[in-house]
Amino acid sequence: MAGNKTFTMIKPDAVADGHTGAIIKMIEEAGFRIVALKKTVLTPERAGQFYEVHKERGFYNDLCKYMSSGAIVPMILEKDNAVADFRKLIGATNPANADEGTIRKLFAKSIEANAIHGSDSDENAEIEGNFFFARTEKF
Ligand code: YYY
Ligand code: MG
Repeated sequence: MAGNKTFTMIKPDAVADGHTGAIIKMIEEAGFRIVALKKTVLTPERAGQFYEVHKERGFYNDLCKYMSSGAIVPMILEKDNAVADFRKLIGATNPANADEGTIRKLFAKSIEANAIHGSDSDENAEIEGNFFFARTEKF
């Protein structure tokens, strides 16, 4: 059965460009409830830990540098079928391939600076949410 939670973070470019509010509005209007939310920053080491599964990929070092280049806004979100529905809302990894009306189509600058993260499984949603939030920060 599909779970009802996912994890997201608004990435440095989208935060720096002042798109946080517009993106959160799209998320809430799509029916997701915000369970946890904060504004924070990753060190390159913590960004590396978050994206550890990609450590053999050519883009890994640049990705860690980018993800620690400014503030991010991580969130835990709740909705039926959260993981799949949220991946649909954000669109393809490369904004050139993202559908019209998706968050990445609207706000991503490149495949790297692609505005927003979305967990790819229920298991990773749990792990990624716990990476940023203590039990007392989830309501
Ligand atoms: O899950 P998603 O974020 O859509 O893509 P992943 O394949 O998990 O890659 C994670 C992250 O890495 C992506 O959001 C941007 C970056 N990236 C990149 O910079 N260059 C690539 N060729 C592929 C991914
Ligand atoms: Mg991914």
